[in-house]
Amino acid sequence: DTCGKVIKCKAAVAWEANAPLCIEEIEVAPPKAHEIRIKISACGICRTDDFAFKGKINDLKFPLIGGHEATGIVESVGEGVTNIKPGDAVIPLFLPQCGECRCCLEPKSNVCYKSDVGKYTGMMMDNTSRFTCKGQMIHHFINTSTFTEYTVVDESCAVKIDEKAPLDKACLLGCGFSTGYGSAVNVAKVEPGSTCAVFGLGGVGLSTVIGCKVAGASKIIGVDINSDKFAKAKEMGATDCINPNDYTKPIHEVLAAMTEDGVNYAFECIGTTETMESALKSSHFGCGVTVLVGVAPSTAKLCIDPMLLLIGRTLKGALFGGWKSKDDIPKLICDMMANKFNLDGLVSHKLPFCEISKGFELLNKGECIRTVLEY
Ligand code: COD
Ligand code: ZN
Repeated sequence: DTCGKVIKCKAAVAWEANAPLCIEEIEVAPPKAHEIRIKISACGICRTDDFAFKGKINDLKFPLIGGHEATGIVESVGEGVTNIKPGDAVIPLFLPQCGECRCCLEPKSNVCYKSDVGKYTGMMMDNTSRFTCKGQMIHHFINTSTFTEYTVVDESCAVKIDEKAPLDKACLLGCGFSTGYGSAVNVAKVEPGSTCAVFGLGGVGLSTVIGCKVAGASKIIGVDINSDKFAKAKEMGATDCINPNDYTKPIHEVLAAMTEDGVNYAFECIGTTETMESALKSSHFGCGVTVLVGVAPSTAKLCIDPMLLLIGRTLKGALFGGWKSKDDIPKLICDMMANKFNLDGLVSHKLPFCEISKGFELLNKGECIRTVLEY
């Protein structure tokens, strides 16, 4: 029984920015009050982890253990944890839901004051870490840190899911899938018969395509500079795919010609200000809605003609598909198990956890949709 004891296990430690990940033996302290120690089962590799390891996130502190798109089984819980018990299947939440802050009490918001996104303290709520390696303190990453066999999270940062859920797929509901899918069905609220454009056909863009399809869109146009992404996008529900490099005129004009002056809903799933502007311009002038999904570099500024909005377009954005993480992930798990949508096409590669570096190579070569690590 490991309850109350320090656990020694393997973790991928990022000692500093731009250095290879090292599989190390680390010590994981027992959970304190209102904390949960989780044995990780599976974890997806997300672009945000790669940004973090490349030092592209300002204020992020090293050494750290990354990873945030996972499933696991609760090993033990700290004092005062009542709604989660050892043996429960859980998804760690990079977007917590404490249930008490102004955002959590606001039905229209899904962010939480306890979130470490943007603050990057790299610590638990009491400003200490539960990880050590070779005598050094190791930082946590956005309240999750899942590139380790065991992690500790605050009780606001994990949600119990159906124990029968396939954990090797369900991990994608912890970030990429929920982000894209929710942007369509929850943030934009795509309507049956409407027209949609999805800029960027990576894992997040494809999940957006799935959302547009489930919502009943009649036309779903995928936009990507890599035409190799088109076959998969069509499999997931895109009705048309276009490559901006195949046209001399701006892509919003191409989309306007395909959709009677513009789409009802446009989604930016790339993260550049140029494609955000294109997405906005490709939405219909009188009624189009554009959702920003991708995160632009922290110094980027969007510079647009205000008339684009004044005339009737709507521009919005959301993290994590607008879902309230604790309330909505269990419902998404039910929808997945009822085959409302199918995630199989998103998992392009599976690797054992110790081959994590290979997973990042695949990501950087643009060869994968999602790699899922199995522990
Ligand atoms: N025009 C068209 N397509 C382009 C362009 C361009 N100028 N540039 C790149 N693309 C294509 C690429 O070929 C690729 O197919 C796609 O865009 C991007 O896909 P991926 O696989 O690199 O990335 P995803 O889909 O895994 O994620 C992309 C996001 C930008 C959405 C993601 O990195 C992000 O910003 N997520 C943040 C959302 C969030 O909630 N973050 C918090 C925790 S992760
Ligand atoms: Zn992510």
